[in-house]
Amino acid sequence: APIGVFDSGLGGLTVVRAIAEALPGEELVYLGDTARVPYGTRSAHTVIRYARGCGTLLAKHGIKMLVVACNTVSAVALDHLRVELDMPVLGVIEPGARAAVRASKSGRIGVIATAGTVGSGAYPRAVASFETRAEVKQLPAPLLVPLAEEGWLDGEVPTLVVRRYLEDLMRGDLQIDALVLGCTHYPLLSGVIREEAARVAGREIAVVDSGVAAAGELDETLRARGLLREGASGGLKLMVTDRPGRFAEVAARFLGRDLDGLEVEQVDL
Ligand code: DGN
Repeated sequence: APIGVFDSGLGGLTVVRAIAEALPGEELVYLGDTARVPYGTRSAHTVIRYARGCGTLLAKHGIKMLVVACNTVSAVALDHLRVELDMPVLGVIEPGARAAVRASKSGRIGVIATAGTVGSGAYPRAVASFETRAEVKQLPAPLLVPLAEEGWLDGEVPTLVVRRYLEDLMRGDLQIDALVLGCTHYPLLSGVIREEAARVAGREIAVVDSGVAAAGELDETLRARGLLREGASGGLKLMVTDRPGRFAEVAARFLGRDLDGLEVEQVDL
């Protein structure tokens, strides 16, 4: 059976990429709710309603496990999905928080994410559940989303935007030594983020990609439950809720490869 992955849009393809790298034998079915993106600015109530729709549709595809690639959804809707769906449900926040706790020596952890994710307090809560002495400093970094979608991944503009955010994040006396990329889009900018974080802090900062961390935990969960598919070559099916449009270009950027031969279906929720 395949693994279902969904996101508010196409950004979750960065998580698909991480899963495909960690678990090349798995079949993946991806749903991007492109008709209703972004979720990051919506109320928890609305995000929960949308997430239920996405989870239910993927469950109809006979998936063995659901991965919620979207940080905003993971922040507010995971418990609802776990109650409703009869399968393991993995989000990106707990894995990201756990990886950050491991990566940090000082226990001072920075998080950049959408306003919705920051406002939910989900990262600080998850970090505290793993390490009560850790301190988390968060900042919404919404401008990184359109930069990633437009493919402005290096050079002057993203560098200045990232620098400005990181200066705000690190202002004051809190000396973070790990930084969580708490939004599906941010891994595309990880080069600039890593450089600017080191520049602003004056030393190396461990940059944690929640999607990569989630792929690692997915591997563990599948192994523990005897659900891992090995020896086969995996596949990917894409579903979106809006007309494809510039889909191929943007999707390829997040996925890190061309979409050649990939099936893309438009579905209604
Ligand atoms: N996928 C969203 C997230 O990870 O929070 C980012 C995109 C959005 O809804 N703005």
